[in-house]
Amino acid sequence: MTVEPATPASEKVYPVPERLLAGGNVPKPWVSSFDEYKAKWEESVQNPTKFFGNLARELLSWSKPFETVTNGSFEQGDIAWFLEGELNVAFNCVDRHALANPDKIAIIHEGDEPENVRKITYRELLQQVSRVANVLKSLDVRKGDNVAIYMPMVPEAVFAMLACARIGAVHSVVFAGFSSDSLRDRINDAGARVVLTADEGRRGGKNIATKRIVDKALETAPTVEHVLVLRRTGSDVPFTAGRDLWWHDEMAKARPYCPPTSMNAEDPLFLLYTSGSTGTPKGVVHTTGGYLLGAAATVKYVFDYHEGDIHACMADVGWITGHTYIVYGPLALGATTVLFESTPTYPDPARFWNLVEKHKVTQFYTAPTAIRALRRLGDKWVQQADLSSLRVIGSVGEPINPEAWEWYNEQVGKGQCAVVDTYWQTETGSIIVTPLPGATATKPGSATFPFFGIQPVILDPVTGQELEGNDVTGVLAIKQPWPSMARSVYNNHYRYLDTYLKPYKGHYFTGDGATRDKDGYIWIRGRVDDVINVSGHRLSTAEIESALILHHSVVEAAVVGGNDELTGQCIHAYVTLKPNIDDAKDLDKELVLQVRKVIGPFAAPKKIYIVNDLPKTRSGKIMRRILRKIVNGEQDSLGDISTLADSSVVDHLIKCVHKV
Ligand code: 6R9
Repeated sequence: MTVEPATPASEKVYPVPERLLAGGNVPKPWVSSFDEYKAKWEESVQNPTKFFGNLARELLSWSKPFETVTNGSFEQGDIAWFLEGELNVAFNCVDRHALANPDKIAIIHEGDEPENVRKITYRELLQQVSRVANVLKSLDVRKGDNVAIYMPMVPEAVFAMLACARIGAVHSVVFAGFSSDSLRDRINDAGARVVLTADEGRRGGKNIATKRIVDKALETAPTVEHVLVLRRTGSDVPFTAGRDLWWHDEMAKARPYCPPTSMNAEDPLFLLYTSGSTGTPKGVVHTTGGYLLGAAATVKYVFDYHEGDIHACMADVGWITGHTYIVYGPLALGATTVLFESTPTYPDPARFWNLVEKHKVTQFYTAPTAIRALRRLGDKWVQQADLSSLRVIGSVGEPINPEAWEWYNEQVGKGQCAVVDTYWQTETGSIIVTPLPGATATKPGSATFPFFGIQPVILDPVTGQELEGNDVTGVLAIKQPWPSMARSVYNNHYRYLDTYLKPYKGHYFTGDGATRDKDGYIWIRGRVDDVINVSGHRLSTAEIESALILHHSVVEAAVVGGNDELTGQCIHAYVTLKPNIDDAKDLDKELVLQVRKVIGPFAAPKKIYIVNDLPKTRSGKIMRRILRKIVNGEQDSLGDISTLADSSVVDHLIKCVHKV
């Protein structure tokens, strides 16, 4: 494992925009100086019991108070927070706001067509969530059962998640861009008995065959008894009598109130599958109390949420960012959250900015890949909209390059907004390294400083020794547990220990490399394991390789990440073929299709190289470092290749990739 040496890309420092502290028509930030942040952070790590005990009482409603704030350790892997406490997540995200403020808008759904806007009040949300909860109960879903959700970005997807939470069922949302094979594997791993889906999805003016994908997946998913189908587009879709039920039929029968089930703070809230270093995705387990606290606390402090704000996170609910920053965090605070069904460029590249103007969005959150794509399309699109409602603009999913950061700050934030480059992971549950709007001077490209409760350390990748002080580069680890961290991998706690807690004893290992610069700012340098990040989507090289090998012509495959101006990284695949495959014509297209089919369209390789051999050590290990350097044009600095079994393969590979 290597981490490239430190070369922070920008030395510019941007102070907190004056507008945020001037006390004009914007609210005073919750934390309004760096000293205040530091004092709070110190307290949070030195006395987590007091800090998080108070915060959990302030931000959440408990049906039974907790006595112990935190217990367990990284050594034992038995982390638990708020142990005796009981609460219900749906009660926290819906009921308490519906009771106090029934007419407040909870969800603004901006449909695929910009004119299709649907607003849902907290009163209505409570009724809808209750109804779905009662439908689930009628299908015999009980506390602790796993429910799969494979839905487009419509309010019903949120109702479904909250309905599970209401009755103590554990949802597993599968991103609707995943293929039927991926969906099937996730359903089977979780043993889900019920799947919630829609006839079709709609995105960027196109229909997506959601139900057909589900049907295909269910051919080999024996645990599924029922499929609840939402009518989204009204197209004709196959229907399996007995198994499939129409959403509207069942909802019409269901009573619009369902009492929330009191859950222990450590009961699981959801599973979310994510890619790791090996071929099979892991079902990351998040629990009720700690996760919700992390979600709520970061919306409050990182997005500086104040009553009346309109919070717009552009992610999909199929990813952790959607879970935490569309659904659970904003709704826990009683906010108005925007659910966006479309794409940044449909019908034109002004879509995001028109959305901000139309709904008077105050917090806007997207990924660097979208920022880069929109920047490339020119400033006229962003300049035509009134963006003056914005206060905080965020970035997540991958490192943001300084050029994109500067553009976001100038063109979108007009130099008047806090830009928060937020670093976190599916496993961390909520943001862990980030600026705070009123407190942190930012450097473009740096996620800056730890959030409350997070003690990041930089370790020597080989010895595991902590690299103290500033100006150090290594792997990023966390020294003590925090409330919203994942507690396990579903049905595979050993894998949880192995992946996160064993690599560096006494620490949580993030899998990312990082630098702490001379001023103590943290710069995330990307994954140090076999995970690649394409447009903020996390993909396992092993998973793509397994998909390629399923093709009858392929013997071996090796996948590496190439640098890509737009998507951050992109997928390059080297494959060797079986002997006697004469007709390799169009094989690359077939292989791309193969990956789309097995994983999903977003995992499609950008380049496929058909090669005679792969660079292997004498023990047969593929040296990916060499493959990576070749695709990135660094063939002149391949480093030590003396351990290769046959070093002549390198010239052949360079010829294949660079056609020289
Ligand atoms: C929330 C999310 C996690 C991986 C993570 C890292 C990368 C996320 C980042 C970032 C640099 C940031 N990542 N945010 N890298 N700067 N602000 O994206 O979760 O899909 O699990 O991906 O994404 O490599 O390890 P997830």
